Amino acid sequence: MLSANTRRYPLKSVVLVSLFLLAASGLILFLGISINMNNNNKAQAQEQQQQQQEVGQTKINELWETPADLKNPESVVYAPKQDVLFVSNIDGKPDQKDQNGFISKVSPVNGSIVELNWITGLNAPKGMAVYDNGSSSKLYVSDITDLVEIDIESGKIINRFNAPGSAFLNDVVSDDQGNIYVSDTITNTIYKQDVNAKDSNNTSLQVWLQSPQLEGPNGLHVDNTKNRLIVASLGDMSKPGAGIEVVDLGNKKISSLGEENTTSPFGGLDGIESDAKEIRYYVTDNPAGKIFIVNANGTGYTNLVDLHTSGTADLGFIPNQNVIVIPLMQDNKVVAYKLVE
Ligand SMILES: [Ca+2]
Ligand SMILES: [Ca+2]
Repeated sequence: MLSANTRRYPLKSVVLVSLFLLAASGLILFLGISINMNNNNKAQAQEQQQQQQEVGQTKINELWETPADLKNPESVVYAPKQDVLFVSNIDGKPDQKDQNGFISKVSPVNGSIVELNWITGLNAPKGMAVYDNGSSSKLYVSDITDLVEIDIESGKIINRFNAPGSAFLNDVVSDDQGNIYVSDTITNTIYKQDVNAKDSNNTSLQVWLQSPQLEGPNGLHVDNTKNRLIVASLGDMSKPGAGIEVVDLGNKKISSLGEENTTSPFGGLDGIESDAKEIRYYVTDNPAGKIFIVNANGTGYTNLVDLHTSGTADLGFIPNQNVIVIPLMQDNKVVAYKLVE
């Protein structure tokens, strides 16, 4: 018995020791991973906090405001070559073809109205984009169901392109090639006028992307370096509320920028502009009267200003002066702020 027992103990010990070592090494491995994960989480949290602080550090100083002679201004765009601001005036209902809509020229220096009725005969003009191909500068304006092309030099409408199936065209943007994108808020559509098709005289607007994931697309911005289209969405017209969507210009895949209401804003979003480095977006919430600064990588945002008036629509940006220009649709004026780091 004894001898048999003494023979068995060492075997049992070997098994037990082996099991213990296995368990111990597993525990060490587990601890190692969890410590590592903890460090990664900490680093991520610190980075997020830093970016949050950075966006939180930006302050604004009011520079000027225009007289209240505008009529439901919806959008502002800066033309660098001409050093002028264009303002689209809906004048009336945003979906009514009443032929009283117009475009004004405003001084970026002091907000004086250079020419109130620069372009007339539009209906309810909204988003605008300036594109300069080296020989001429064009202003593109959405007008309910049409994209209107204006020659800036002569101040004349040179083309009207119908967007088939559109109901509420909103923002217009061009990429660095000269392709034009137009959002339709009601039909969840992005239209495209292809610059190559333009060369072959096929100037029509085509449905480029249609998806409920666009959530009432309103403001558009092209990030040329990352080849993506950033969409500030309004949500349902009768009950605004949506976030920022990112569309890959190559494969048209749609994803959300960050997490709505946590690391990126949720609201009746309207205009979107970017700083020169594509690090931050400036985004307006139209019904709430707010302007947000949003990290372009979706890691955080902050409320820059609450204007306590609904109708903060499609803002403009003067990059070399770091100035944002906000149309106040209900107040019939435009107000400019300098961003101070
Ligand atoms: Ca009108
Ligand atoms: Ca808009």
